[in-house]
Amino acid sequence: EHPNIQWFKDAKFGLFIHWGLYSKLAGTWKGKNYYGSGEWIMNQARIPVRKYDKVAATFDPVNFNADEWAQLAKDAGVKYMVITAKHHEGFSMFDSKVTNFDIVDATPYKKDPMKALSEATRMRGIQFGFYYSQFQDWHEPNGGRNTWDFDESKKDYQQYYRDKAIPQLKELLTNYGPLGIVWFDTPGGMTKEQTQRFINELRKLQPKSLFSSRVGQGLGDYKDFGDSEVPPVPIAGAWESIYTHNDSWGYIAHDMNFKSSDEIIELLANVASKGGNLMLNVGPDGLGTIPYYSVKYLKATGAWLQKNGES
Ligand code: JFZ
Repeated sequence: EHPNIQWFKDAKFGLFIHWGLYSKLAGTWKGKNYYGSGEWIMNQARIPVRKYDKVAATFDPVNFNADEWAQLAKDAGVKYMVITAKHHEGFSMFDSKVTNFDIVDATPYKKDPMKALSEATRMRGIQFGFYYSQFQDWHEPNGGRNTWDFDESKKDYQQYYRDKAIPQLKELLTNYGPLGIVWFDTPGGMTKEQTQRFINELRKLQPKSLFSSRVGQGLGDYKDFGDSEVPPVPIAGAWESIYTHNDSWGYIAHDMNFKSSDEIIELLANVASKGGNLMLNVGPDGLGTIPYYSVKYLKATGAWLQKNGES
């Protein structure tokens, strides 16, 4: 068991945030609407890398306000926040020296929102963490799963891990203060031994940070259930269920299927009764605004938790 697991076991409620270039596309490419997973639009629409690059040139989240986001998390009563530093699209939402395909170098915004957010969140006593897509990277010739630009059989995943994923994870574990969690996703291309070495190398930088189970090969410090899955019976040990507030993780303008605060509270109670945490996702838009209904229902959830002495 990880020596720093206790805060996570006690947390019950976390906030997940999917935010990237896909948030700007908002579920639409060339006049066609996509539904389900807004963060998968590059894959769904088979958008070539050189066209997707152009989205970055228009990404300018002027409404982003780290204090507002962190305060919303506080008001909602969550104990931890995990935000996408880099999703499968390959775009870095933080200042990275490893690539120019990042928010500071490739967008008119030119600032690092993760710096401000990590500080604002921690200041409020909330654990801060990064989601990092360690295998899938549709922007890189050697990254996982872009089959429309690159030939999968010619890929050298080890080169991608060596040249991008590991150096970027080191940046994240070095430049943003103590992280509660590094949330890995969809593993691939590594054996158990390689995964263990990968973990050990990162562990050195922040021994207290928890790594999610999707680091792969059964390693990782707590278990994540599949998306929108709650176990039917109580489960011992540290684990989390993940849900998104509407139907998509990344922002989709035409997805209004938000859960009410009553539904969120019911879900929280269900997960808590089985002994786990609920990490609920919101998808801010390309301007950096968290959807109106997410703000509204998260605040109402937090007010309920306050009133009922659960926060
Ligand atoms: C992954 C991502 O592909 C997706 O875009 C989103 O970030 C989500 C939170 O995680 O999708 C998954 C990964 C694993 C499972 C389901 C969806 N699973 O194990 O059931």
